[in-house]
Amino acid sequence: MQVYMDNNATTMVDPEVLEAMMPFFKEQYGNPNSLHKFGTASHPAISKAIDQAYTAINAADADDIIFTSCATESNNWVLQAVWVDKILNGDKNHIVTTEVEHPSILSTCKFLEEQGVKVTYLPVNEQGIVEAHTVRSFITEKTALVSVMWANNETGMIFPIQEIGEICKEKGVLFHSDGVQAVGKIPVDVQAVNVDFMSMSAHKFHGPKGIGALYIKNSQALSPMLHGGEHMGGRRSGTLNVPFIVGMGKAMEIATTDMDAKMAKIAAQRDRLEDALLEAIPETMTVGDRSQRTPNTILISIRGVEGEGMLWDLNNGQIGASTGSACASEDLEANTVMLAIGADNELAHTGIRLSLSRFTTDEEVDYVINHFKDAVSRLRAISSSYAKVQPTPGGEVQECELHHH
Ligand code: 7TS
Repeated sequence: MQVYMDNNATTMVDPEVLEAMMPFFKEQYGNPNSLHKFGTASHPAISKAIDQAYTAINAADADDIIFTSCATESNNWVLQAVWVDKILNGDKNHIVTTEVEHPSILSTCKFLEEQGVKVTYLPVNEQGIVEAHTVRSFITEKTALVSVMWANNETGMIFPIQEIGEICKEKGVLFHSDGVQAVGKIPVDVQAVNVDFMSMSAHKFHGPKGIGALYIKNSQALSPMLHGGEHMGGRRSGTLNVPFIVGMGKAMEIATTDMDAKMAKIAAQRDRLEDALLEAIPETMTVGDRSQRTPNTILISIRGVEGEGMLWDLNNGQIGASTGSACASEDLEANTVMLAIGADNELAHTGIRLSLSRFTTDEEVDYVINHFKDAVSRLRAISSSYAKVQPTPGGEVQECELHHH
């Protein structure tokens, strides 16, 4: 058996999505900007994909969705455009974000700091979320933008986007949310929340890799990052990737249709897996209240079992998991989100992220439960740090708790 439990990193393309994409590689391959029928033949499919995308997040207008090459591009675009529009060509100098954003936000913020922009990285609480009042207290009259993710990729924790949106509206500050881990997993309604910009990525909800989008409320002004032809109304140049746009639209439509039922099934599997691991393995904890998490995610920490060793053992058992985000897991660093929520350095090296999808089966969950237990016994038997916390005769078992800052 082979079990993929790294769906927060990427997902399988839904066969239905692939089928919808196929005609646009070999048959209807014209450039949609061409005036001949090879080009114009793809227009209805592009319109349909835009409709599927804007309906899925309840945007007010089809013009509010701009396709990009990935969420990394969407995130870069918003931050760099706000810098150009409101800081270089305006009177603002400050951006507010969080310590636990994806590297596509954090690295762009570092770049902007080098250009003289002031950036505040908000800390998270012990649940791994940024509280709305914390956001409020750091907004100044020089703040151009607040960028806070909708849900975290490593913990699945859902941020108080509604309240943060209201604060930004009250203060007259633009609000961007990285919605990559929220869209397709929890209800996302961009009109119910005061969000100016939201980033999305198709490969997180069974669409293809290499296609994303940016929601722009009321098609408001935002300098383009890619200058060129007049694609997407001049907002994002580059020949439209028709098959991928079609795939993203289809994937968004499927993911948000009967979402409650689909997610209830995943949540039940996730809860069963989490309960079984917590029960079977002593000195183990998971991060964040389940009720406030996306339904598919577990970040589990096992005292004395170093994350990379565990991944290696799981990989030998044909199980794909992650220590955090794949983008950062090549270097043997502590899980930054776990450090941010107050875990000590040892515990922050033990985080394993398991993320399910609607294609996960009950048999796969059983397989992971069994393999996980055995892997922990193997690794604890050779763990020097675990030996240190074993009960001495007559002694107390050391508590496995988070230490707060
Ligand atoms: N934002 C968040 C919150 C993400 O989780 C990711 C990918 C991205 C942006 C980047 O999206 P892309 O379309 O540019 O690929 N996150 C992860 C992860 O958690 N593990 O691997 C990739």
